[in-house]
Amino acid sequence: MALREIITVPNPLLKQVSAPVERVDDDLRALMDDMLETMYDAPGIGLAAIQIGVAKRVIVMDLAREGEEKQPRFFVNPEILWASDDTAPYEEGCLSVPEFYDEVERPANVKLRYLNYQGETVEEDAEGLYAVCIQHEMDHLNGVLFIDHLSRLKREQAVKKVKKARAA
Ligand code: QAP
Ligand code: CO
Repeated sequence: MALREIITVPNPLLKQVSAPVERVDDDLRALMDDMLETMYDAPGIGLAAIQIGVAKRVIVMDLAREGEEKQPRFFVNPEILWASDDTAPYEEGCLSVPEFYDEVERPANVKLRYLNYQGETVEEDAEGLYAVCIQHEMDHLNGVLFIDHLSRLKREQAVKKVKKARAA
């Protein structure tokens, strides 16, 4: 396992649409292991492969709270099969937009399908933080950041803040 560098805005890679994975093999599992280690190190609760510069449709997540047993989850080629009409706001952040947080409104419940670490097809309902996180991470697979859901002014403020912190 290895730590990878997390890229931040305005790196143009973050706008790239990631490609579907052809098969879940040991090479892909090695990538997922690196992603999980990188996410835990940050620390964060979700990470998409493009955030370490790899344009594949792969996500890792762990929503366990501090002190709880780890609950790593792996998503390959995830799809949203259904999204509720009712929405809920959540104060989001992103490892690629460090130190910036704002509220985003998304469907409160989604039904999803994906391949897991073993390459098995899984269908699942998500609600609460799980629903927020999977939608946030799936946006990354399509080159969309949570700040793209905000006003242009707020988005520009976010990028400015990250650039400034980086220069300091
Ligand atoms: C996406 O985000 C997410 O700015 C995952 O300085 C966020 O792990 C899903 C982080 C909210 C659902 C709700 C952000 C760490 C981590 C920062 C993260 C930072 C350090 C963000
Ligand atoms: Co993110």
